[in-house]
Amino acid sequence: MFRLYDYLESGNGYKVRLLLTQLGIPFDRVELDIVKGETRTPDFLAKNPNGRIPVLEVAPGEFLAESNAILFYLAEGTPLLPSDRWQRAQVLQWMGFEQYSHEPNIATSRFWISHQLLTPERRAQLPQKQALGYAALDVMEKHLTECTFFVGGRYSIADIALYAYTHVAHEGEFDLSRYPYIRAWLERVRLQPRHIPITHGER
Ligand SMILES: N[C@@H](CCC(=O)N[C@@H](CS)C(=O)NCC(=O)O)C(=O)O
Repeated sequence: MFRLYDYLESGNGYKVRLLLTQLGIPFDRVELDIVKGETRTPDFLAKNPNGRIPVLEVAPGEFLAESNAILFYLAEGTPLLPSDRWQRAQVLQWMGFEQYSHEPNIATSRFWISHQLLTPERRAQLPQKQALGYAALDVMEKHLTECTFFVGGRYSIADIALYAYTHVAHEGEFDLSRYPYIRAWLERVRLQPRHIPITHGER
């Protein structure tokens, strides 16, 4: 059985939990408290030298890190990852956008604010994070004016990757009221079969 090293409030962990659940794949979950440094122990660093969850143990002693790589691995051969070459590349394009332009701004703001970790230095960085986060949301909104889902007109792991931190962006003080297309897409994603909320840890 797959084992997921995870942290319940993590959107990156949620992506994997959500996909495993939607694919009906059973898994064990090991909760690690990232605020207490539980991903930085020698034991965990042996699993992921980068010291971050999520990590999926796909076979005894075989560990895969990086949420979007895990999504890609799990979704292979399922309707949630297109088989068409162009569409697969578009899935990767949106997952790259999520990791570079979206998550570092929206997820980081949410983490600092919701965990009350706003040091003076971080407070000074917040306006820049907000500006870049809104720029990412603008890109998504524009795309969604023409598409129901991010790639190929159907729900895929690109939607899962982008949903994870967009649907909780308000916890990072992002106001989604000015993004009607994003809000409609969030609802379409939420209504997919076997959807679970971010707070749901077990299958
Ligand atoms: N690019 C990675 C980011 C993973 C990440 O930032 N994980 C955070 C939780 S969301 C973490 O484990 N932080 C603990 C730490 O840095 O010590 C992914 O997509 O999986």
